[in-house]
Amino acid sequence: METITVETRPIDGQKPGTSGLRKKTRTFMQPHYLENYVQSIFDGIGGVEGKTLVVGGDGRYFNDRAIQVILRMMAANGAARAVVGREGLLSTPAASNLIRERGTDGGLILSASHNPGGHDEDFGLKYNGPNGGPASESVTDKVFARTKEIAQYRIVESQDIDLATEGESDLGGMTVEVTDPVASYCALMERIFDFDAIKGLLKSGFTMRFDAMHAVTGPYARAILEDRLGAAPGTVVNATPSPDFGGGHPDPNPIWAKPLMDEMMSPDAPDFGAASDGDGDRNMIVGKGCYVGPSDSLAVLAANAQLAPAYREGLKGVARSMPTSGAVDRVAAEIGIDCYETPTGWKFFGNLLDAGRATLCGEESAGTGSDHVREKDGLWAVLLWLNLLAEKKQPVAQVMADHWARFGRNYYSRHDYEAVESDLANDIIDGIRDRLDSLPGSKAAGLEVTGADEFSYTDPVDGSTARAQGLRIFFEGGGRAVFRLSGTGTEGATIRVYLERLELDPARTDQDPQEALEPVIAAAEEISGIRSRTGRSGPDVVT
Ligand code: VG1
Ligand code: CO
Repeated sequence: METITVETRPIDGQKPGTSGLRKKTRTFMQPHYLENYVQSIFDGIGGVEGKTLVVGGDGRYFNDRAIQVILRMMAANGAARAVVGREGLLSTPAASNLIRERGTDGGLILSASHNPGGHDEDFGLKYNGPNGGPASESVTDKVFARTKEIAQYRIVESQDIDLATEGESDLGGMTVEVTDPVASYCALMERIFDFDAIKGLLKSGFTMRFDAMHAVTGPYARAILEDRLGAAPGTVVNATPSPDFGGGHPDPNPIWAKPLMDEMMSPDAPDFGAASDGDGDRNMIVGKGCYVGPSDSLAVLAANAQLAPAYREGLKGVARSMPTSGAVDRVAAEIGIDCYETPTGWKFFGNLLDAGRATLCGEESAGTGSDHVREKDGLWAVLLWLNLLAEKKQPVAQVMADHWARFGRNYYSRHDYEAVESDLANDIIDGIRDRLDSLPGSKAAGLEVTGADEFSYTDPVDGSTARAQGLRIFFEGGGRAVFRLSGTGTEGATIRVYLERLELDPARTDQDPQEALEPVIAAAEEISGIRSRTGRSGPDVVT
């Protein structure tokens, strides 16, 4: 088999964002685009000679072809082994688990997560390190630096490898091992949770729906919920991964998972509903008539994790991304554990998890996870909810009401303004940044500003610092507005406005979040001028 060295030139814009490189699929399909980036990853991590990498993706359009290219390039660069999910499929948490369980040198995950898939939609690729987590900024900086100086890449000439059949084969001296994508992940879940208790719950007449959104969790959810836990056949819907996710956005929130929301709000709703995203690391939780926001879900899981076997001994600490609400902070304070505030993106939790400082982590964007892997994990969150419901024997709405009565309620919402012209979006953010020093003491829409800053984070484990991670405005009475630009979009800029207000009066914890947040929403608009400057009447997506 011949190894070819291909001359190439740097391609602009191959800068990894919040979670790897995400671009339009057709951009990834341009000549040399994927190859340049893959070689830059290999060079950035010091080569792959003699190494073993896990390779898999969420099954979106181009997943299968990109994997064949990656395998050929691994072989040409002297890798010893590739562990590939059958049909090229691996959910992000399952890939993280495989990297850890097999002790590999890391892995390559092909996904643009919750972004739609297809020739005209999005594709993505990221490298995870030997701990199973997304590469740290020091690594992605090296990869990006390589993309700017790359002159050649190596690839072997060969036929496609058969990825449909489990087993080992040889590719230019490298072993390709095709493995069941689901089995070891299922086994991990069985070690963490009390499957008998959940089986009992499902036998007792408790009903549920899981919407896999035509994405990668379908096979995992079927195997775990229906086959092992005994949920009724048909509990998992949209369970077959499709290259374009059935034409939808595989984003588990009330907007993109509207059919599930409608079902859960109807008179004959099941007791519990859940959904996951394209690559299986996000989760949406909804009870009968009761949507649970991700920040609240993290807080409830932190308060009740001990009900599941793996967390019986208690949590070492918790961590949340900065824009996530302070609901989990209130739980941590009460049970007396540390709570860390990190920048957006799971890579920032890695050191805290590795060092045993945090057991549970979460983000407002429907990401929750623990130290069982180094990625957020959608199905894990669903199973932890089921485990706690099996123990508490209460409806979700009751769990939430009790939680808010005990801890107060952090009303929360995120408003997204999508595909804003990049210069304008930057200008809006710069305009707020310029006024950070003068805002405290002033009033916005009648609310007093008590503090304002730009979030920067120093990792308590390795001392590395990440700057410019979002603008924070604090208001009297525990309110907060955060502004930042998305690092996962592929078209123009997305401005995210995160809104929060603390309510401690037990008689006032059942309001509609948009109404409860009205004063903070008005103040955020007065300070930022987003609506007036973009000429939009409101956000594109409200979660
Ligand atoms: C978004 C979310 C962030 C999440 C990231 C990756 O990033 O806000 O919380 O970690 O997506 O999630 P951004 O930069 O667009 O705000 V996933 O499930 O898309 O890998
Ligand atoms: Co995802």
